[in-house]
Amino acid sequence: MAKIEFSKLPRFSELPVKKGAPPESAWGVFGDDDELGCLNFLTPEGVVEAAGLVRKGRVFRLDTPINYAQPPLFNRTPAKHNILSFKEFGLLGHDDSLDNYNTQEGSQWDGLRHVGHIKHQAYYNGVKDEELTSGPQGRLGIHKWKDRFVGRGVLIDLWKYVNDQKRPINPLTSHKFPLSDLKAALETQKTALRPGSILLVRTGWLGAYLKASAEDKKKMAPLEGLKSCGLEDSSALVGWLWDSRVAAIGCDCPAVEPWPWDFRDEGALHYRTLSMLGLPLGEQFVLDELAADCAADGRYEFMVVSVPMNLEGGIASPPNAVAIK
Ligand code: UVW
Repeated sequence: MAKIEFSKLPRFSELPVKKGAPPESAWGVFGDDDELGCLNFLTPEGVVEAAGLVRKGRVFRLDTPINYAQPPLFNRTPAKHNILSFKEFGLLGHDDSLDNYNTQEGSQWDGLRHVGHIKHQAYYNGVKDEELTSGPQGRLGIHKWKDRFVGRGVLIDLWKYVNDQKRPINPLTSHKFPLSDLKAALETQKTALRPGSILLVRTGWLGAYLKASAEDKKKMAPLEGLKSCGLEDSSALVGWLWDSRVAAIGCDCPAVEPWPWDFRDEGALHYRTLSMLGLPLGEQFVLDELAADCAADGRYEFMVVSVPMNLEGGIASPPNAVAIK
């Protein structure tokens, strides 16, 4: 792994560095063949530093249970869990299989194959759609992240911040949290973003979804039935993330940006992050228990260990993640 010199990396205002690359893209910053994007900000030194944040031995699972959403959002298929007996072989025991498992049915990292830029018709680093199937095997696949997703985690508790400010919002609407709220919440928490942080943001969406009735959950499952809060989809927001050397951003809402977002809008956050910067997006993360602990001890930083599926050419993955304090 080449050593990253954070101070030598371009600022957002200096992007792009590669001739002909789209404005505000990080294409070429880590090399023309790079497939890790902002995960390059996670370094061996950062892993060692993150381990130093483990002080009391509390572990917080960040994934939803499989099939938590009934039915899954965006009309994704529910998984069917089969338990198979070994009885016929004379053995007391089982194995199991999952039919129809969609890697985005619950908590997930969106990988760099998930969404390409609508105008430039390209994925991160200029990779074309046809290269995903005909180029070097598994280009931009989720398996490239199999041993890279470990580092310092930081939680921004936006939900607590707006409620403490007596500015409650309804997470089950398309409320857009401005960058100013993210910065102000961080300041209130007395936490700083250091290069190589995995940023987690609690918006309150998952808590509100879990409280909804079975009937309302059914209405929220189709694309056209869902409404969700999320983060502002601006150049300023992604510029702040890039200049802070944020390695990935995970939220408890379904799309990081508000849902619905307009697939024709080239300024959508999915394009600005996944396709332009190679910045992983995490969705439907479980953050409430972690947030309660951070509020109790005043420490909003911890170690994050996430082990995406080792699925060659995979599009996305459950994070298989824990935060450790
Ligand atoms: C889309 O935005 C289409 O999907 P997701 O929110 O799961 O990334």
